[in-house]
Amino acid sequence: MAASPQEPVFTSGFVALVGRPSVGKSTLLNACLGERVAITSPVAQTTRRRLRAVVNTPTSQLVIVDTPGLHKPKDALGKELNRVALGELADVDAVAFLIDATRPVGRGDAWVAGHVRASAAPFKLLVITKADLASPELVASQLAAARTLADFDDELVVSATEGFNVDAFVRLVSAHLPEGPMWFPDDMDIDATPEELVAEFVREKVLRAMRQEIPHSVGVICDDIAWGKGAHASVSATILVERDSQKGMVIGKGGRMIKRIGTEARADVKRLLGADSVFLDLVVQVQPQWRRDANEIRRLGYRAED
Ligand SMILES: Nc1nc2c(ncn2[C@@H]2O[C@H](COP(=O)(O)OP(=O)(O)O)[C@@H](O)[C@H]2O)c(=O)[nH]1
Ligand SMILES: [Mg+2]
Repeated sequence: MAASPQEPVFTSGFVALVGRPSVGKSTLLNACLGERVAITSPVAQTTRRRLRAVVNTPTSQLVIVDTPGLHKPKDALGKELNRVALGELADVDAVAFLIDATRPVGRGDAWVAGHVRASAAPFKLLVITKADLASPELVASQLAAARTLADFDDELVVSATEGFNVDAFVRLVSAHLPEGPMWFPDDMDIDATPEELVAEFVREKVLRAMRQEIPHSVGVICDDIAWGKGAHASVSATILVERDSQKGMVIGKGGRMIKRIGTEARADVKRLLGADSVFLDLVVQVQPQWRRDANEIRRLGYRAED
């Protein structure tokens, strides 16, 4: 039955966030959801798993799909991350192509845009991110450069950290989703397990604490979450690195670095698990060249679905 003009149509569907590493995909997802569920950092390869977040409005249910940044792969892990991101492009109702306002539009963006052009998604949106860091003139020139990369249906300038045009993003995409039911219960927000969330947030703290030194070599597995009395969670996780020297760096002088990582991670783990208190046990383990090993990549969960 067709909806009468008085009744707003309910729309639902999936939008994939794609773009080069570090353009702000995960930060935009968090801003849309109003909660930090996707990890973010200034280094590439921060996002290694697809993450879906469900955003409900009175007239729509939008599933936002965060993807790893598309880049020239250097190893098996890099190839797999591209596969994760490209796999998501195949099957969504909308694609949001993100361009960083502060970085010149370049070959990397053009390469990603090729995949956006090839996507069959009926709605393609150009999004200029980090508007808070760029002058209006720079934003305008970025828009002009990015427009030539694909045939976009619309465009939007946002700042996820300032909350600028985040609601507008949700509204605009929702308006272009197909009419449809709520696919997910309205109290569901993300499709990650508690163990996956813990592992990712521990890795985020390592990335943020160590910056340039070792980011790509770090993998994290959450081994166990055990609940005790009074909503106390006892959590253990293993931080994988590729070399002894990296293990030394993650542990730090007198264990100072691992202590800092643990303290910062515990706050997020507590929030994410909804625990009253958390005991977090972190172990650092050397696993040479795990990034070249398909089995290790699978064990760590950084892998596209078949
Ligand atoms: N100032 C500012 N920084 C941002 C904004 N969006 C993202 N960032 C920063 O850019 C870096 C990369 O963001 P992230 O979301 O991890 O990028 P992704 O790799 O595309 O997922 C992080 O340090 C973010 O804090 C924004 O709107 N304004
Ligand atoms: Mg990301």
